[in-house]
Amino acid sequence: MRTSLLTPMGRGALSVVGVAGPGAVQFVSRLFSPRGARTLPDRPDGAIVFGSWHSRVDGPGEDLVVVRRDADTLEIHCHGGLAAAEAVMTSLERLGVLRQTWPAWLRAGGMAEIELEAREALAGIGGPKAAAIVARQLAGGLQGEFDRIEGLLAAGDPTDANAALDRLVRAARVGLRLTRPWRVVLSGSVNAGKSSIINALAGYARSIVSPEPGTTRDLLETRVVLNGWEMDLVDTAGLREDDATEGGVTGVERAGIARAAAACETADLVLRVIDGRQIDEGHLTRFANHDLLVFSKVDLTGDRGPTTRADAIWTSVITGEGIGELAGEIVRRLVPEETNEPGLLADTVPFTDRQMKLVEDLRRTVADVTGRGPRHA
Ligand SMILES: Nc1nc2c(ncn2[C@@H]2O[C@H](COP(=O)(O)OP(=O)(O)OP(=O)(O)O)[C@@H](O)[C@H]2O)c(=O)[nH]1
Ligand SMILES: [Mg+2]
Repeated sequence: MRTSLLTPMGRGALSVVGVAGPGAVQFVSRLFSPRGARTLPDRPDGAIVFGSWHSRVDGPGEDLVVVRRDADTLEIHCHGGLAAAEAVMTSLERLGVLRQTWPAWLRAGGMAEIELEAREALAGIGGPKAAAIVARQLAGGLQGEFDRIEGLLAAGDPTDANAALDRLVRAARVGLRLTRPWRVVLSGSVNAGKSSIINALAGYARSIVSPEPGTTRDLLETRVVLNGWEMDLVDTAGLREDDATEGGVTGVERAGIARAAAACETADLVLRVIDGRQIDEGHLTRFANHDLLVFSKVDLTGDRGPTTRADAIWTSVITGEGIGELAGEIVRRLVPEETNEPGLLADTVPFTDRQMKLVEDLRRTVADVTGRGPRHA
């Protein structure tokens, strides 16, 4: 006999506890007395039964509803919050019932592995684009593709099978990142306007903005969804031109600057924010090509001047200029597949390491088939 909390942890109006195993209905009757004459085993499958739950034989009963799905499966619907469901599950455990996590519960119920992985992934996804990708695999997309590839191999067509596997590998770069938000770090000199840009992208005043150089001291993350993709924007302490001679840099600020550098190392994308009035070529050559250059405060720079990089984006948080464009460019850099190979992510996408092992296994089969030589030239 096994039990699991089927609703999410946390506050809510209702909690649902599942109980399953041979003779579950009979078993649960030891703790539950229905209102009315008929006992739970006397009720038909599908019955919704109101009654009292006795977590302790001598204790007071708790009003709740038991749904009899069939003789071996029940749902117990009790008050939301963790206390009521916890009391129900603890009383079941005391009688020897095994408590499971919800993925283990679904697996034990015979759910197919990809469907299970999709449900787990969906529970952790924040943006609509990632959710749509996983929902397609939940609906059978990925399993269908694995079946098709196996069919191609069985029919002696390794070339098409290989092309399909190549496509899955390309899609997996994004697929394996779906449950982890992208990390975008904003870096630049003190007062460059980093915090202002984060607030403009987030649409609210998350980071403190002030004319005082060195306002941001520690890393501050803001989770946003830009163009359908979830990401963390990481605000950092501004860099001083010459740290060694800068009298105003305290130990705290220095620690913040060290953290900023470390954050850039692990970022998916670094935005180098430069005050549009202070651009010089020396700065520009310092930044790697994969960094995104943002020239801020365009409302204050009459002329954009010749010292610009073609791929830089000019912004102003005062007029809003360039903010939408910046959001678009951030997403293009993080998910170039959307631009470079439209349709790739709209199709089947592997999203777990286990699925990628299946892809590798199929690749080995392709190599074996190819090694034996094609059946038709
Ligand atoms: N006119 C104008 N002023 C801006 C713009 N962006 C930022 N500022 C001003 O520039 C100053 C610094 O902005 P912040 O966003 O705090 O800059 P920061 O890069 O986070 O600075 P530190 O945290 O000190 O490193 C503030 O006074 C802002 O109001 C802009 O687009 N136009
Ligand atoms: Mg700041």
